[in-house]
Amino acid sequence: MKKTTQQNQTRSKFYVTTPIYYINDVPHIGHAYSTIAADTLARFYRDKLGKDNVLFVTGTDENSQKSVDAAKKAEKSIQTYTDETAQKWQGIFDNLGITYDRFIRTTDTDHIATVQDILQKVYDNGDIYKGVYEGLYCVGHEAFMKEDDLVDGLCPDHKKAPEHIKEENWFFKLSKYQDRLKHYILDNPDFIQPQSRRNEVLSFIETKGLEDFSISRETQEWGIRLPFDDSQVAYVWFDALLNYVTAAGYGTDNFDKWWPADLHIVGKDIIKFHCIYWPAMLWSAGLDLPRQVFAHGFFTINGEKISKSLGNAIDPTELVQKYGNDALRYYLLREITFGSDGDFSLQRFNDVYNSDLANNLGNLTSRLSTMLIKYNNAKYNEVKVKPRYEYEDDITSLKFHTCLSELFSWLDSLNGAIEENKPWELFKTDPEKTVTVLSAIACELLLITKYLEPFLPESSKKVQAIFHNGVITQNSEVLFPKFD
Ligand code: ME8
Repeated sequence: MKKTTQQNQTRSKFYVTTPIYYINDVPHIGHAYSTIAADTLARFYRDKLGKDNVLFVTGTDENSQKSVDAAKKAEKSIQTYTDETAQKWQGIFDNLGITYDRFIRTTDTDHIATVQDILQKVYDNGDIYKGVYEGLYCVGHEAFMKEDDLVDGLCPDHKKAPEHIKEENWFFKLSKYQDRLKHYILDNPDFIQPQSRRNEVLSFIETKGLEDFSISRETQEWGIRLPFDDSQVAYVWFDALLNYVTAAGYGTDNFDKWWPADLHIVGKDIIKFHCIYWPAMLWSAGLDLPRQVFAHGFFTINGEKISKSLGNAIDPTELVQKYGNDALRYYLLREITFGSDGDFSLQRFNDVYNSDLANNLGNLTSRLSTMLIKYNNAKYNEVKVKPRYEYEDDITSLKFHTCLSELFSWLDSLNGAIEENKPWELFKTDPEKTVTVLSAIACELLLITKYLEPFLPESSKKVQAIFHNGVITQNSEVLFPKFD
């Protein structure tokens, strides 16, 4: 198999980000998806490169019109509203076991300083000019829209008519970067992944072309003031994208260690901002581009788009209260190829949980430990195991689905080996062989849990605590209780 450049790169550090989320919504499984994927990679790279060489950032995008509208609706001051909701998001991610190194808020002081500094640089570079924006603005997307983006006069995603606005704004010369961007994407095949998204961006550049966009709002009070015109605030996307630079320590000695980011994980809904606006902004500010933007697909729920109005959003917290964090991580990363769209169904979640986690991993752990307790005084021989599958190439190229399906078929084969060898019969005639067979399976199981750690951190640790240094620790806790 041909290796991608990304896999061939020898990394000394790994900086991964998720989108920063709008706080007018509560986190649902879509937000959990991007964040769990980034968390999995952060855990993998911490083990490989050392904890000090990994930076994993997630957070909240607060300086938007959505926040203003939501605060008004909640009858709270905008400051109180953003403080409370950002704290709620952070708490939810903590409960999901997300090991972010920084939870960034766009209201953080260092971020405000970054945005103002970069705006000034871009302005000094001659890439910002004053103009009049007259047109449509969709608050749902926090984006300017064109008539031909609409369906029956409505934003196709938010089913609302965009606002018509006319403002004197500051514009960014995006058009200036069109050719450079196109060539960059052509010359760097890994920059945008998966391939289908890369093609989508290239075709956007070729067919629609890049137009300058407004980077400020005149009529909005809440936001970061422009350093060269304090009557206006920065457009929320110009501000939000820069969180990646702030969190890397922009303006401090740490910045050179972390920037450029190795990977931005985003959903396919926001590729235009990350693959078109963002590179041009960075070039204008004299900064390097991230090594990769990976846009994953979208979940539907029982075939329907996740939407507030349908009220079908699944709360990840409720799910993990019943099934545990590892179950959610497993389902999200195993069920759907990272990069493709997929469907989420509670029935399927329960089925996958029972068959793979309870019956396969859970059952193997419990029957193996019980037999070793019974047939060998709670001991096993520590033997060297040859991996049946090496997962590094797959995990570093975000093939989470492949990693999990390979590791779980390996587990399957260990269950199969128990069935074949029938230790309960073998013990009567050949106790020594019984111990040899069971020990080999235990050591393979341990190696698999090492590989599973970034995906299933809690249960891997539990298995490793049961089988430790040749001794079995009896544990009455069932790893994955079955549910009907
Ligand atoms: O766009 N399936 O924030 P946002 C999969 N603040 N992933 C989903 C999803 C679904 N159904 N729904 C949401 C913003 N997501 C901006 C980002 S970044 C500088 C600023 C995930 O709260 C997915 O990652 O609307 C998507 O890109 C993101 O949530 C959008 O979150």
